Amino acid sequence: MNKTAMITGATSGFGKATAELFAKNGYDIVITGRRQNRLETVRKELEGTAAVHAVSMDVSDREAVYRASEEILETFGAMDVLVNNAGLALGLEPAHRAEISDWEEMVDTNIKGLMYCTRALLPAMAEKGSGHIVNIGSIAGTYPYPGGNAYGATKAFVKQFSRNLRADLAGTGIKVTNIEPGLAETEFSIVRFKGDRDKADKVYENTEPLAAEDIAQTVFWVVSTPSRVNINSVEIMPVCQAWGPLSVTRKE
Ligand code: NDP
Ligand code: 8X3
Repeated sequence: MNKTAMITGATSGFGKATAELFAKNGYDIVITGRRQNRLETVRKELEGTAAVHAVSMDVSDREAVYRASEEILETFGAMDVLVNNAGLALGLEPAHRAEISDWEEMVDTNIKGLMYCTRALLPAMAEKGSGHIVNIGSIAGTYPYPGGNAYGATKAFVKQFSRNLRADLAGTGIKVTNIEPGLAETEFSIVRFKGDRDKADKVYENTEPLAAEDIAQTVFWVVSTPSRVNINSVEIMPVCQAWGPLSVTRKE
């Protein structure tokens, strides 16, 4: 029987690349996302390679997540892998000018959505005595930057939630990993700047950012380690990215 993986946010970026890699490597996969057309395109693209189950849902809708999870568990049984990838950044304004609704949406998606998917699928993994939860955090959960305000804070949640899951799940056979990428070119910046492609393109101008495939490879590597090994976290930056000096405000 094939192993199974559920990948949230598989309509683009890291999630899509991860779904493609897992399908190519013999996993049956569950892909999710809100954009039904995109989801259907990905499903069709992968269906020759693997059994693909597509679920159109908003991860921040608890009822929808629980309903879908029940159906998934009935069809496939406990997932071998859950990749909590669905997430977004909205805006890059300083805190005093940021939209509160953007903050709410990031919290609802990056924090609550990740919790709902985890909580819905975890009991079956615990009962089976195996499984792997791979959370997609960010370097923004560790290093602050101007305009990172609520986004970075949601990813700090993902980091600590991942560690606390490890603590809770010791002895259950379930692995937990937090993957923390830096600058990567996906639809991330188009979403952050609400469709402004020029602004999004500027983020990557004259750089060689990470590609979605780099993160997919990392996800696949962490789940392919021997059963005795748990990779707790992986921080990945492109070579062109590094830390800068702390800012100092000088008097006029
Ligand atoms: P993309 O915008 O390309 O992909 C985001 C995915 O998340 C899409 O499939 C989108 O699907 C899905 N998604 C967003 N909100 C929801 C929601 N409420 N419910 C269900 N699905 C949702 O960006 P990335 O691939 O870059 O982002 C993937 C993850 O990686 C995110 O958690 C992001 O924070 C993180 N990350 C990204 C980095 C980067 O520089 N690109 C660096 C570090 C971390 P749909 O719109 O169809 O719902
Ligand atoms: C995305 C990376 O540094 O743009 O999580 O916030 S960053």
